[in-house]
Amino acid sequence: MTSLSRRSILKGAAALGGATLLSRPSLAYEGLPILRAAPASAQLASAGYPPTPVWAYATEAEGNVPGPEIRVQAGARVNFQLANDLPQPTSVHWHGIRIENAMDGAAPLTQAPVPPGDTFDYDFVAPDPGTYWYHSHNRSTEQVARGLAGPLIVEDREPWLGEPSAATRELVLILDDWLLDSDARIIENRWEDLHAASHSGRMGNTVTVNGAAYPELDIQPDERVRLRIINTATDRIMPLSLPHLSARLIALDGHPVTPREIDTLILGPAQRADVVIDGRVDGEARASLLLDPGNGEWVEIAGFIHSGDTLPSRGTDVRPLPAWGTLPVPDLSDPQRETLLMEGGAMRGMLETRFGGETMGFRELAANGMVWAFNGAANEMDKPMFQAALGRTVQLKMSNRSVFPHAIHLHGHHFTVLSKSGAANIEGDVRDTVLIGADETVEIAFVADNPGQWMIHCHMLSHQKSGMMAWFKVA
Ligand SMILES: [Cu+2]
Repeated sequence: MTSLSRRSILKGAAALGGATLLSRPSLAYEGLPILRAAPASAQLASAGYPPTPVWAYATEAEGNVPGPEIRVQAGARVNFQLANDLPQPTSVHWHGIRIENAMDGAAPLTQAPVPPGDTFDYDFVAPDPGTYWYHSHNRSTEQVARGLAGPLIVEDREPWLGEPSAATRELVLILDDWLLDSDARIIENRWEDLHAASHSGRMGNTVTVNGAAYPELDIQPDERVRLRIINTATDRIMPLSLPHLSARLIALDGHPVTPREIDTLILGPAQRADVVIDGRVDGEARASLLLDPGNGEWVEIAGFIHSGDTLPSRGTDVRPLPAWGTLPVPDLSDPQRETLLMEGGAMRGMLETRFGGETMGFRELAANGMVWAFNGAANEMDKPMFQAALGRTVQLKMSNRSVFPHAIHLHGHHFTVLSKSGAANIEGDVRDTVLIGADETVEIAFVADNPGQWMIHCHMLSHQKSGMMAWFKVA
């Protein structure tokens, strides 16, 4: 599609839908580059379907999904003025960045949500290399589902691409899950769906890779490519597979791991994986990225088309990524022990639970939109779940007493997985979001080295909204 026809489609969408918003004069600003959040249009579904009205980020021209790639050197500043051209207040969270608290974007804990027509200056250091993303953190069940997410890439500290047994090229793959109607419009009347919230969350029916259904990506025979895979879905856990491409995992949530072969890879919402693949040399013209939508049947969500010259083999070994060198090591000799008990959801429910300063039963909680609890409280935001002294190691035991998995995310910190629980979590991995299966317990440890008020929540955004949200304080 040419840029001209793209623009005329966008104009058409503006005339139909968000005309008032899109035609508003640009917000005045000086200095910082703009990151605009505004209604836009994107060709999510296959050719033949109309474009989908979305909400999108843009640094120039019209927004698209995913949002523009932000790429910086490790230790460099990221700075943008968020300009809110949405019909709702919003904020931007920089997921996985060990950021200063005031820049974390976790409305309303670390900042007030930015009203429509207003701006907010984000200016922070990105200390650790890796694959990250940014997304709305206000009314996020709706705003992320409408498209407000984009990649944030922090470059390796030392050269890796092009080095012996490393990849020669990288490809960012933003995976998303959309709930669309037959005209490819986002189904908008289910943001408050408590049935979905009490199960696996608001599941979509269209999975996109870089904003397109079933894209075809070029790869040369024997070419070694670093995939930076990001699950930006609001609720969908994505079991992934890259058969016949010799997939090796080299980083999780931005943090390097010793390269390991993988048959399948499970990415919960907000999790990332860096994977090295080698193009095929056996004459097959096509390979696939497969996803298990939940029924055990692998479906193709993107194709890798082999074309061009065969590249010289880089051997079978994969060069590890340069170490971070920036993360303090937890002191497990005398940690501060904390627990997180997850209860609620369909088929288990929860007992008396605190909400809004009162103790309520199941029906009253549901009437308030709450179906989940952390440590006997639903979305308790008036006081911290725990407090840690600056520099203290916290060992957090997280037990899931529900029949659904949860993707627990800590803001401002990365943590070491101490105990393996199920196939998704490997002891010793360093992450910022961890999947905890039904009736599983995972222990993690981290050094509370970042002062401030930090959210801890399920990154299944339907679960976060309906009870699985809290915060801890480091001071
Ligand atoms: Cu959850």
